[in-house]
Amino acid sequence: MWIGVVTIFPELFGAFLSTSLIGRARQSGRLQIEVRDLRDFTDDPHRVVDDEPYGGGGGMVMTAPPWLRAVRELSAGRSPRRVLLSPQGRRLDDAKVQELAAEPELLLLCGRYEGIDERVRELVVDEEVSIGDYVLSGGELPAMVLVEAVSRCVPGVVQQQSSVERDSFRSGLLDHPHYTRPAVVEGLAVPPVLLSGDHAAIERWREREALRATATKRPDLLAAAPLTAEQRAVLETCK
Ligand code: 4GX
Repeated sequence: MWIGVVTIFPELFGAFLSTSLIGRARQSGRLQIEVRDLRDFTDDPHRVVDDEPYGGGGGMVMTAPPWLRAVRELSAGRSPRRVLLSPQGRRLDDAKVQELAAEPELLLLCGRYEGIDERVRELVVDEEVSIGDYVLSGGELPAMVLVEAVSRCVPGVVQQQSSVERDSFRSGLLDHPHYTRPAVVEGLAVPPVLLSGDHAAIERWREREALRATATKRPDLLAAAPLTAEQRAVLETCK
């Protein structure tokens, strides 16, 4: 998969893209990520990419020409889906992540200041995506969130594909609790079934705890989850 990113702060992406899972996926060629500085697409000798808003009011707006040039140059010879990270976008969820991961090419536009001249959205943006209802200073962190979530869905990026299938949300349920050594932490013991060696019993416990966690922490998810009759019965015993 190819992902292009346009930003005035390309250096923010350095460690993120070289570390861990994404670093390995890039080295293996499963993921190609091209981060470009918006300022490289301006003719202005001072590399200015913002200006005062028409109509007045405070703040600065990113000008259209460098964005149009950046998007068109990065789209040459490809047809990436062009995503603007913005609080006005549709909220990112697992369904959207999987939809975007099915694209061979994505181009992510990271705005700053009050935003980008509206004509950029009209001319070269396919969709706006938000990572949540809170205000950030730029689209860079949202772009990283999107890259990380989407990368996990690209075949071969997560070594243990079973862990992607087990991921919360794919089942519609939250994960069950996890324990590791030591067996006792400040008087709190590991649930004995996990030490029993009885794999069927462990599976039943995990399923029950996943249902319980979802019911107590995210009842909204549970309402939407397609539960089997057996899962509904187990859930009854959790109450
Ligand atoms: N989920 N921000 C973007 C500047 C901006 C505004 C409008 C383009 C259009 C955010 C979020 C977010 C703050 C990133 C404003 N760029 N983006 N920035 N929450 O709050 O995605």
